[in-house]
Amino acid sequence: MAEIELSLAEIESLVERVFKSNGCDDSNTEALVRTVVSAERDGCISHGLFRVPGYVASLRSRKVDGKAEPQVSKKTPALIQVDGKSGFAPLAIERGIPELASAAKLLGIGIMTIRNSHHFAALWPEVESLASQQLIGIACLNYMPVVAPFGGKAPLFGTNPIAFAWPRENNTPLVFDMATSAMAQGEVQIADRDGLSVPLGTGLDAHGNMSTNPRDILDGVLLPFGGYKGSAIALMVELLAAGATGDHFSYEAEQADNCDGGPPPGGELIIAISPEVTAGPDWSRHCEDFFTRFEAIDGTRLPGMRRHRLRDGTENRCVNDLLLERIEQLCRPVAQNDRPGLA
Ligand code: NDP
Ligand code: PYC
Repeated sequence: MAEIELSLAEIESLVERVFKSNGCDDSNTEALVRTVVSAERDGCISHGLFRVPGYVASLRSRKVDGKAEPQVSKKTPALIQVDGKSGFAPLAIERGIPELASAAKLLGIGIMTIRNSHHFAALWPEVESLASQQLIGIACLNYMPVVAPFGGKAPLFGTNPIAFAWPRENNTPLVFDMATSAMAQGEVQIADRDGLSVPLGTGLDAHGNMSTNPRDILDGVLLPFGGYKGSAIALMVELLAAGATGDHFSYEAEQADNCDGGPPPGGELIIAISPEVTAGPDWSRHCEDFFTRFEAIDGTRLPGMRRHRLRDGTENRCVNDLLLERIEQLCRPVAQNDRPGLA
């Protein structure tokens, strides 16, 4: 495996070129650039440039509209609904968050459902954007059936990520953002690409046997994290992201998808809570006392801290050479009949 070093500015310019040359308008390009670059900046290589070939495949197959203009509406004072209009999720999220934040600041809580969009990214951008407005953020979404419920060997759940952000005065927010599978599928794919093994308990091969071989697991099934408890969280995410939004369960997303390798159609649920309203003006000091006790325990660290530390680094980021070559190829014009997604 060889890697090439790129500055964040070079990554940004590459990502902008690849989306513009594949039919995205300025608004969608800018939202996607922010999403992909923030993942590379924060060291989440499974959800940055690694996802670009999938995004482009979905533009070229016309599954996703690179010029989609999401529609935001307020169904009740606390409920914001976003119709992604068959576009990628980043713009739908960015369009809806200001309304969601206003609702939460006024009422103490706001809920946003996103439907009819395609999510292929990490979730911390949506919850961090709420935390930057002194709001608690919770976001979750489902995917395609690649995870077996606890005790089973057949897939039903997606890798169903859930993210949580807690605002902190004069500090980066507390954020966790995680798949509810033992490993995110993207991490297993990267282990496969790089010839690495994965921990026992990550998944089963196609015969239902435990395996440490990522290729065998990708051909078989992932397991939820944390046994039956993680399985219950994955089940909750499936219900919140599909049952509560009215969009696809993971098995329905698979049926609706054209299997182009890009993100399937689906929904997302985002909740915003104002601690100022729910707990009162002393909420921040009260919670900082708690964080002080947490951090005083040897061997611990708050989730999100590693990522925020990486964010501050100005050094070049390392990118897999074959991935870079592939993305450069995807920037180049292709024969008309190979580019059905372009207008
Ligand atoms: P990780 O297992 O890498 O990390 C999960 C969380 O645990 C992070 O917030 C991380 O914080 C925290 N953490 C890790 N180690 C420690 C530690 N020692 N002490 C305290 N906290 C710790 O994430 P996943 O691999 O599960 O997910 C990766 C990404 O994939 C996520 O961003 C997720 O949103 C995305 N994803 C997206 C999907 C989609 O459909 N769009 C589906 C599945 C996943 P820190 O970052 O600081 O290490
Ligand atoms: O890593 O599991 C994953 C994933 C699925 C969709 C986007 N990321």
